[in-house]
Amino acid sequence: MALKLRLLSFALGAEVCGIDVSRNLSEHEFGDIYRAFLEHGILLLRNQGITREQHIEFSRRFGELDRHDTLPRDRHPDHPEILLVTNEPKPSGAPSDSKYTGRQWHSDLSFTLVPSMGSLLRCVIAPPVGGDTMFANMYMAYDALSAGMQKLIADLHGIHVSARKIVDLSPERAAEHKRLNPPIAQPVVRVHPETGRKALYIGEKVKCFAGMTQEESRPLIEYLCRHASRPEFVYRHQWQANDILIWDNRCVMHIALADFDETQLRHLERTTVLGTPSGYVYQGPLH
Ligand SMILES: O=C(O)CCC(=O)C(=O)O
Repeated sequence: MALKLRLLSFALGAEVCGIDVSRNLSEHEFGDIYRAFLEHGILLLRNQGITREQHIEFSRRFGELDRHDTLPRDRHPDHPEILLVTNEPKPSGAPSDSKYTGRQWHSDLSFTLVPSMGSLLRCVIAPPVGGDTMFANMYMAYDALSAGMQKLIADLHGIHVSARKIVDLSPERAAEHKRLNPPIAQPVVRVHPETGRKALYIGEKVKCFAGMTQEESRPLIEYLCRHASRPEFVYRHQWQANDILIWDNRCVMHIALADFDETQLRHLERTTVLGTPSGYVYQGPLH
């Protein structure tokens, strides 16, 4: 039976209606889902009250999963394939390490040598209002640039640094994070390995362009981020418990919004599918 899809926005995204991922989907059914994923950039699956094991099993259909070695404090203690995105305090009462995850426009694992091809984020607890996530279509963003700008950025590499807001700012903690996450140079324009389309690969983790200073790079980085996140290229998701959103990190960037009462619980769990190797460790100065 054909997949029933409902478009989420003009820019990107489709809801897959009437699907239950806890069922063992046939190759044919999964093939339809995968084609929709490539076409729409984001898929929404509602009412998926599944276990962590089922989340992992379904995610593996998309490819090999990351074990989140670069973010060891955020992964689930018994399931390294699950990254916790939660503001639930630790049993000690200390704030959660992942309280501020995703608060910048980014593409998952862009700061590694194997950036993610896709992520599957499941909402366990949504706050009563807000806590939305926004997604931008980076094919559209690239296509809308002038030929002159496309030429200017064609050979640039952005230096991606995993420097998120860390709750515990101890020097040891910062040093550990830096050691696990050296700066990585990634092309600013990437060709999607499956669709063959060009997409902008930029975000707020990009500190400068390779061979340029931060002062020189900043205006163009800011312009490209602002351009790519124009409302007409964006879908804004309002979470419900048991939603799964699947997005293609090769042509979509996203941001978690702080538009909610942080005394309310917000708990999501993510699996991250590895992509193809890309980029190199940047040895140049970051000044
Ligand atoms: O919490 C969210 O809405 C998104 C989290 C995020 O940015 C991520 O998992 O990469």
